[in-house]
Amino acid sequence: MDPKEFGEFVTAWCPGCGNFAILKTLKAALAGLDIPPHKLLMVSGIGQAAKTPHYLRCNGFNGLHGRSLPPAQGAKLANGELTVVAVSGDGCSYGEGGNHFLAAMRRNVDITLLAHDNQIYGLTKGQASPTTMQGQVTKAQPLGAPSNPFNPVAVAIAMKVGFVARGFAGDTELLLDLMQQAISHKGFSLVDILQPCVSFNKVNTYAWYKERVYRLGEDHDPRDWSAAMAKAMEFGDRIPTGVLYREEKPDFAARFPYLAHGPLGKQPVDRDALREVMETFA
Ligand SMILES: Cc1ncc(C[n+]2csc(CCOP(=O)(O)OP(=O)(O)O)c2C)c(N)n1
Ligand code: SF4
Ligand SMILES: [Mg+2]
Repeated sequence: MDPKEFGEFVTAWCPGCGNFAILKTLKAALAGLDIPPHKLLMVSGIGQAAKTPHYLRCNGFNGLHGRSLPPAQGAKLANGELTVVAVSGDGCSYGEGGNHFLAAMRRNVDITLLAHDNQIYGLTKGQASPTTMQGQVTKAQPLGAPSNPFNPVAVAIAMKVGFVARGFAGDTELLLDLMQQAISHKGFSLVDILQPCVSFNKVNTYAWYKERVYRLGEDHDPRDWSAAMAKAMEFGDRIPTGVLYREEKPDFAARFPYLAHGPLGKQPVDRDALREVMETFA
């Protein structure tokens, strides 16, 4: 399939933003998997990354800040024939959406979360996000961000999420592979994507990442939980990218008997039973 099937749109992103490479790679990944636009649902919250569904020709739902995961999971359960990808920033996914992130990891609905992690609130012009490094000075934190940064991949591995990866917008060859593996994985999958925000994060620049980011080698076994956790904790002078952890396990639908009869949206409605339930509220 041609990535052009997903359209070409004028974006509101700043020239040089890492989001461009991620969007282009996502189109190539989807085309490579032969997922037609009408079988794809992109769901987002609010932020620069969350504008991604606006720039793709497919089904889209742009919800509230921090709330990409609940509608994404609901849509997948209602129509399991859709490929559902939630896409949002580090603030949206791990800050205000933090509890939804935890719930999605526990539920294991078959969706993918692509978190564009620029370690800053881009859309609102540069306040510290949950992944901003401790001590980093921003306009809103002139004395330096006071809190210990959130480590999304370590938390996901602690929760034994079936597919946990870290990518980098500056290594699109690897990113394409990670996106395809994540989307193909049965169950909840996370790709945390390091994405320079050239306008509001002057610390974690392309050069800063390029100096530190490296690809995990053949010697890393993503099925080894302890090794994955050790790699997830590595974020400083060296930052590993690739598949950190993977484990096959039954997804939510396999544990939910009603879904054995097909997608909820396609099952017949028993109107008498429904009326009976509604009458209990009268
Ligand atoms: C309920 C709610 N809370 C807060 C905001 C303000 N807000 C919009 S985007 C954003 C942060 C965006 O940062 P991030 O999710 O990292 O995305 P980025 O813009 O960096 O891609 C915030 C705090 C909002 N719009 N709605
Ligand atoms: S503010 Fe940052 S994240 Fe937003 S479009 Fe500009 S460079 Fe990208
Ligand atoms: Mg951000």
